[in-house]
Amino acid sequence: MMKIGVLGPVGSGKTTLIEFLTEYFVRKFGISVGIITNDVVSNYDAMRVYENLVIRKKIIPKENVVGLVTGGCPHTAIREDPSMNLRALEKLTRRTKVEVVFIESGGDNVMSTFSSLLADYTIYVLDTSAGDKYPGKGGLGISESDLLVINKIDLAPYVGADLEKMRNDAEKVRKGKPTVFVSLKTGEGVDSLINILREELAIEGILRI
Ligand SMILES: Nc1nc2c(ncn2[C@@H]2O[C@H](COP(=O)(O)OP(=O)(O)OP(=O)(O)O)[C@@H](O)[C@H]2O)c(=O)[nH]1
Ligand SMILES: [Mg+2]
Repeated sequence: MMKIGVLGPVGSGKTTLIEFLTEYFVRKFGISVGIITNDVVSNYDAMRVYENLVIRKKIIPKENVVGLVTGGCPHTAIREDPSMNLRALEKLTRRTKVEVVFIESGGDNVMSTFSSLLADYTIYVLDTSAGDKYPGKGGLGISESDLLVINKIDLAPYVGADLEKMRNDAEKVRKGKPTVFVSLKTGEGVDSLINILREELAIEGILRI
């Protein structure tokens, strides 16, 4: 089983990314997927995933979705004290057989990272709507994550975000680790995202390529 941690600022597109990848993995690769969402004060994301992927699209069974209300700093729940998430993971894998589990962190700051107990692979999701200052400003999550996804490139022209600058800055801070530019709304760039993840799934022995 591969545990994929998804983190990044509030509203950057973490849940949208997980929904997209889950649908793709299930439909195109025939892989079984579980999802754990972390929200600080509500079960909002878990309810949304449940309504979209379980009820409407019938892509995953309801046992495959767990929503956690962490009640405190989202950062703490995935790194300093991941016990709540580890318990959720144990519960999920006891009641259903999954090959990939996505764990979404509550929207957090650029220094957030996952404990290696909780995630085998981490995806940091930024978006262009806050302009192009990140990834140049750095931050552990941005520099250390296995994959940096810069989402909402469809919005870049409206906020004057220079994608070339973001690409150069990402290359500098990430020292060779991959960055992809996507719009989860229009589908632009998702092929490179899928190609990278397909290789990772093959390395884990989940997929043959
Ligand atoms: N224009 C545009 N909107 C997007 C894109 N991806 C996601 N959104 C929208 O951005 C909003 C936030 O997306 P979410 O997936 O909920 O973001 P999140 O990171 O999970 O948010 P939190 O869990 O609250 O931190 C939603 O209204 C999405 O429909 C994109 O590529 N382009
Ligand atoms: Mg979310």
